[in-house]
Amino acid sequence: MQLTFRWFGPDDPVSLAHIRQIPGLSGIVSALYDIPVGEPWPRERLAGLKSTIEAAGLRFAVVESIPVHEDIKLGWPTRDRLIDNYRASIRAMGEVGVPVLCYNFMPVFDWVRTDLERLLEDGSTALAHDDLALAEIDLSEGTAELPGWATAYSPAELRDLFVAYEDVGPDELWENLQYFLEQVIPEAEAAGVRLAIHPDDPPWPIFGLPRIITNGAALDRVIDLVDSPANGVTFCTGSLGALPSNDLPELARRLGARGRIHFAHCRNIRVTGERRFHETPHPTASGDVDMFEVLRALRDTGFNGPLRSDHGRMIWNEKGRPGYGLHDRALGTTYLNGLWEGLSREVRR
Ligand SMILES: [Mn+2]
Repeated sequence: MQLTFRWFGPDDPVSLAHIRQIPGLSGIVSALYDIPVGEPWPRERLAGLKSTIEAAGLRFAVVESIPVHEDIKLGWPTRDRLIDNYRASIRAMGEVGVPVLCYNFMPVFDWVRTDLERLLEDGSTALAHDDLALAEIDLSEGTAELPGWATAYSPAELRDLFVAYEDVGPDELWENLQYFLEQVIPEAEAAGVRLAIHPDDPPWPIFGLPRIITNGAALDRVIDLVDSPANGVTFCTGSLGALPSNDLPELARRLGARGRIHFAHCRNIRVTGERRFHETPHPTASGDVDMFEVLRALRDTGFNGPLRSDHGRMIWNEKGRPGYGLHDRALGTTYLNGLWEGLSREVRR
């Protein structure tokens, strides 16, 4: 297992120098944030980012993520050119030597929360979601009311997208994912890059838009769409864990045994009602994810890929990107490192 940390590039308030001081950590998860969605990523830009990371004494372990253009998810004729561009980006990753690509296939919205500053009992704040609160959000004026999405879509763009998705239900979305994977996975295999689909977050349809990567059966199905070692998953405990029917240790064991967990996100959450949860500190006792059993399943199945502490709370008056401050993610990293050391020594005894 390689401990990694997400870094949003030179504009991130968290510096690489600070990240490097987290014990046991060796890898960075990052992306080129200024390339318009659908454009190919220039190799020299990726190489530049890699040099910046290496100059700080760290490795560029994962690209998270190269966004998949909506036309690909919608299955429009324009998708072929966009998929060609995606393949070019994967090729560039291979040439530069970044081995894992985390991506998702969620229509229109990426992760969604209804509260970015839920006050927890200990005085910290965390991201929270409640589908009842989501239902109150009016998207007719764009995404202004949606926490975390202030500038993403104009009202007109959003209206057009919702109209476009009227013709795309779960079955069509699966077909479009298959079409995409059939073209990008061979490229990834040739380039030495492993793709790792991220589960939908939260793992159910929102605003009437389909969401398909929600449980273990869906992750198995993705892997079966194109049978290649390059076609794998990001095991995100926080996303999958929002559905209590997902047995995370069992899922980790099954997918791990297939050798298709290429990246792990460790985040804990507390489910407080139907489609309602908030994020918590990483330890098992803090939420509903049995982090020890998840890590044990990963250890037992020989997981040796990158793993990172996912969203953290805001603690100690830190201000920053919601979910991505330094302090609580660093605490989470050190907790995960300790669990892993315990598990590793136990097996050697
Ligand atoms: Mn995640």
